Amino acid sequence: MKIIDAKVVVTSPGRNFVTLRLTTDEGVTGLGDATLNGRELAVVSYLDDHVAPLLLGRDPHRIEDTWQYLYRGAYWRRGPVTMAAIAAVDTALWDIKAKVAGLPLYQLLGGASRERVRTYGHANGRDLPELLDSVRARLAEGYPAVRIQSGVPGLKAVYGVHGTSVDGSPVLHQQARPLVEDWDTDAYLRHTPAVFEAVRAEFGPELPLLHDAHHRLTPVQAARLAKDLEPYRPFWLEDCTPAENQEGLRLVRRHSTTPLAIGEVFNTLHDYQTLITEQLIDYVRSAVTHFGGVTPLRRLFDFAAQYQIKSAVHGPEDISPVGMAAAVHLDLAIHNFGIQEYSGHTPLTEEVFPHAYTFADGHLHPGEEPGLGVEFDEELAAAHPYEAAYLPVNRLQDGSIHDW
Ligand code: CS2
Ligand code: MG
Repeated sequence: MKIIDAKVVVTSPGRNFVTLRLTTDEGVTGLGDATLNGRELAVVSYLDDHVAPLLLGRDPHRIEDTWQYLYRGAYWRRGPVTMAAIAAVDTALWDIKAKVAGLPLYQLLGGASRERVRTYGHANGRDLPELLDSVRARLAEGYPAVRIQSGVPGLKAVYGVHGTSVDGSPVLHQQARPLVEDWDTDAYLRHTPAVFEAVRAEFGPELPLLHDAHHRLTPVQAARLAKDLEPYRPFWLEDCTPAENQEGLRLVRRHSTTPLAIGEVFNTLHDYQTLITEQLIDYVRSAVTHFGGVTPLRRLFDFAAQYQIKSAVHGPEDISPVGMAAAVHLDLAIHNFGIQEYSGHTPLTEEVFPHAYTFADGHLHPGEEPGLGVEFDEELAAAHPYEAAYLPVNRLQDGSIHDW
């Protein structure tokens, strides 16, 4: 079998998605997600100009060899653009292999280790009453765990909290220039324990509560927050520091038993080396889409498992249903699954990418269709072309840029 076509499509059914479709001479097709939020067209060019020409004529069954060819062969390794492009190829090849086998992808990954995949949803509020309403809404939708993010008194706009859509999910897209948000770490550190206290008081001790600090704290600030949150038993504290400084997590760990989750911006296993081998985190957060595909993510999970670290695949709205399907197949198959982030997609996105995976009672299942179980309606996609869109930037009160 040979690859005869590699087509990259960028569409915006509510937000931008980059999709790769590989076609073989036997008519089998495979899909991959290459969406890099706010930098989509860089990946389109990487795929169109530098990857697609190399794929024509290759045997789609040689997934490992193709991955190594694209990763090692480029000489310029790693980085989000490169790894999103390789991820799309790897995912599309797994889709093809599983379709040829007539099996859902999870069967090729070892078969199901569980019946279904536990998720968490997002609750956001500009103030506490709004946040409590948002938690109530997520629980009514069946979510068994909830991430809580709140506005901070004195700050005008906090990421993911202000500008929330009707269902409570953040509106991050459709900004032709990055929106400017403000930040004050001391105010945030004072307020966040009170947020947990209010949510615990309302919903009791059992509900798993997560919180995302979006890389904004120094190690000593992160240590203080992790310690202050301990009485409320968070399920995890996410991205508490910019983890390029992996050693910084030693300080956080030394001061607190609050579980830590990191990795949504990482793109190779090397980014995790110290964090995993020194057991400085509890959950790895990478997505298939940004980590080079199903092949390396499976390796990351197996490596993490040796240190009792679990998976928690990144699953915001900017992972397309193709990337989400790949995640859910992995989640069902691996032993050290932890939890899956799931925000769902707009109804139009669901129409562009009809899929076999299902969400019911707060749990996902990949379905039994051969391959990933996702279709791509290219005609509908073409009716919703790319729109320039950026994530917000973050400034301190003196006007200087802060960590995102
Ligand atoms: C967030 C994301 O889901 C998360 O945990 O950190 O919403 C993230 O901000 C976006 O994926 C950025 O594109
Ligand atoms: Mg996050």
